[in-house]
Amino acid sequence: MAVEETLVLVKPDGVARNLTGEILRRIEAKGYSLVDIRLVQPDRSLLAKHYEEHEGKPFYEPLVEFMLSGSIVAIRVAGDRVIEGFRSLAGTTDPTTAAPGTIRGDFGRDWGLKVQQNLVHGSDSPESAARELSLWFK
Ligand code: RTP
Ligand code: MG
Repeated sequence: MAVEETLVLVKPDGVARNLTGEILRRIEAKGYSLVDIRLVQPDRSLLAKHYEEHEGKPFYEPLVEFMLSGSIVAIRVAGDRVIEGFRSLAGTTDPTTAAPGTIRGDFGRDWGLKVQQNLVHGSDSPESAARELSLWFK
């Protein structure tokens, strides 16, 4: 079987706070490989496709606005069980309760914000990874 791949996004808060290098460092230190990387200014239509599962939820509009607020770094990452493994490195969605030692637990912020600014996105299944990689790496 081909090695598993996932889509990681460094969200606008991560890029603005100069945490891209730290996030790449953690991915590489874990032993995963960087296959492709690009700096992206996404448009609404890309984000609508990326977040189609969340359309209609209360956090959807603020989430899309947040994702439009600055540059995003999109990374194709490969490795054994990397989908699950990167989500473990990222930590749980809410940065306040994400475990220390995870990216979100160590650096994420949510206080006083309309949406959790949790620094990274990671695909949550092989189907999502294939779909999302085809959106961000055409
Ligand atoms: P991601 O998709 O970004 O890897 O994060 P996730 O699976 O942990 O979280 P998900 O449920 O897919 O939500 C996507 C993103 O929406 C924002 N969010 N804010 N109640 C809230 O304020 C809320 N819920 C979700 C976060 O940025 C989350 O990562
Ligand atoms: Mg998700």
